[in-house]
Amino acid sequence: MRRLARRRFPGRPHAFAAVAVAGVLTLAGCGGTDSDGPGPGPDDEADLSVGSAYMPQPVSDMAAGFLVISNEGGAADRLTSVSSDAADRVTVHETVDGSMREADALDIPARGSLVLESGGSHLMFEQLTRQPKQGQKVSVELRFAHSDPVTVEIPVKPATYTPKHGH
Ligand SMILES: [Cu+2]
Repeated sequence: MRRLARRRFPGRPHAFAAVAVAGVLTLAGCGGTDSDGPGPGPDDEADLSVGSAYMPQPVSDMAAGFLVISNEGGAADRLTSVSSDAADRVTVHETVDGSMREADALDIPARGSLVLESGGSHLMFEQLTRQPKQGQKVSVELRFAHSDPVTVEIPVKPATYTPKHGH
């Protein structure tokens, strides 16, 4: 027990563990939410959870972020804005016909998911205030049209995760 306690990272936010668990559940295809227990969410509102988040270690003063927002609820929502401790400006980009553009908002369908992935929609971190390194985490606040904001600790991965479309 003492050894376990000593090996813990004192500064590691609890939220990171929750994100990691959500990611595993998403990959297993069963979604999952901590807030309402097992089973489908409410019919009349969105019920969001975030998983599979990562940021390729940036090689310039911009960075991309990827994650999956799952909605167990019966109502759609929209991702409307994003902020981070690592950049002065974070926008949501979508990729249309191979080129990317800024989106005002991205839809999160009822009982579905919004997938931000390499080559598709993604978070765009501009004017980085620090250079995130592999093994670190970047804190991001996601804001929605209806649901409460969600804070995610995004792990920084090797630069080789850099999306093919690049910027
Ligand atoms: Cu972009």
